[in-house]
Amino acid sequence: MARASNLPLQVPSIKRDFPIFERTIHDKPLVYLDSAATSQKPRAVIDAEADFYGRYNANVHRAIYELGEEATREYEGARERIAGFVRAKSPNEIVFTKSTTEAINLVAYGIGVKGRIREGDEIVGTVLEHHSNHVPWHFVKEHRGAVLKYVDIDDDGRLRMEAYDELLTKRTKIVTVAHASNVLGTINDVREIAKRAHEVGAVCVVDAAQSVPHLPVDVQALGCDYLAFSGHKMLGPTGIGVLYGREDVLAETEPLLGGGEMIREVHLGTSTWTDVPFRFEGGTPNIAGAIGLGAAVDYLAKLGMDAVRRHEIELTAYALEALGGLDGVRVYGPRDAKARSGVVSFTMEAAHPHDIASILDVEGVCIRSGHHCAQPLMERLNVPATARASFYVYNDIEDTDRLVAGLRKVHEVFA
Ligand code: 7TS
Repeated sequence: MARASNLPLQVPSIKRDFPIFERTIHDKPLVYLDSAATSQKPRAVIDAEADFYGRYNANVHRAIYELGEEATREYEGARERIAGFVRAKSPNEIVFTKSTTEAINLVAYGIGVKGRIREGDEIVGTVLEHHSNHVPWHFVKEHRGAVLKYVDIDDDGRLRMEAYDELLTKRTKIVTVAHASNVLGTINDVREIAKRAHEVGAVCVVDAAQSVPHLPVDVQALGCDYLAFSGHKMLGPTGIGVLYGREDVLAETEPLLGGGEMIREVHLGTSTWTDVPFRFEGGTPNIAGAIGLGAAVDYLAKLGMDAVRRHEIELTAYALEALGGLDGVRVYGPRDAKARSGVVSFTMEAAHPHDIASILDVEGVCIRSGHHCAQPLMERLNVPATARASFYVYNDIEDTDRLVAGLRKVHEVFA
């Protein structure tokens, strides 16, 4: 069993980098177990944003004065570091968006609604997706008459790969999948999913909102065509996200936002667009957010994503065992911590997930409860909601012990 002393990351010193851990919740030290919703921010990220506004605030890609050049240099520098972080071939494959949600909508619009999808073409998703990777495809169905199909899960919460094979046809044009489930934690075999998608001539779109923050991601090794993630779940600011797209597929993708900075020429009634990735970044971008995300990536790279991953496996294994030992608690998702990210969803016989979360809050422990924007998965699991604890680099064994102590209180109140 893991102990604080042999965790891969030095949590006490990491915690000192996050100002929020200086505060208390209901007079108790803060135990933050909701990083799957949004992560906390280290001082380096907060300072990077403040530094932009305080020292070199100017718009990017247009000013020829020093201030504007500095802002552009930092903004593009962040793009380069993010490209390196996910092993993209070139920074041109990194599009800044406001979130994973916007990134997936960009793809659904750019290759679906406005792209080459015809009536009867098929899009394969899965039952474990977040709403952000469901609803944009509903738009494609409504606008283009696409047929949506979904890969089911087994009792362990893993995708049924044989069912996936059966869904693929020569009409499959898009396969879309979460790299890691925000409810079950399941890490899906994206490399194999992408390979089989390509065999029938489909593109593979990956929702990596829950993987890029938590494990080493190499877009070239995964072999996917598009991959979306959010800054705020990986120690970065809110309002900044990323769409990775292979350069050739981005060149075939229609832009979502028309406006300034994305054009080559505009005439009355017509326009042509500039190169990728800038054609997808119409309007003044979230400059401070991109720079803040660059600082977050530096912070994570310094910890080492292999160490981050090993840390979360230790914490998850410990939590699975501790929660599994509690009376009336049911844990969802793969039993093997190595098959999942640091997300542990559970229900208690005696109490509704919202009651669990409220009692834990009084104990200073933040967890999420509800459907986690995954209603189709809730329907599949046949539960209205779950409670969910999710771990990150600033969590340790003691946090899980505080969670378990809180759950014992819930049991006392409701049993
Ligand atoms: N995809 C997955 C797998 C997610 O977990 C989330 C957010 C999103 C997409 C959307 O990200 P956004 O940054 O565009 O909002 N997931 C959660 C969650 O689990 N609890 O709150 C937000």
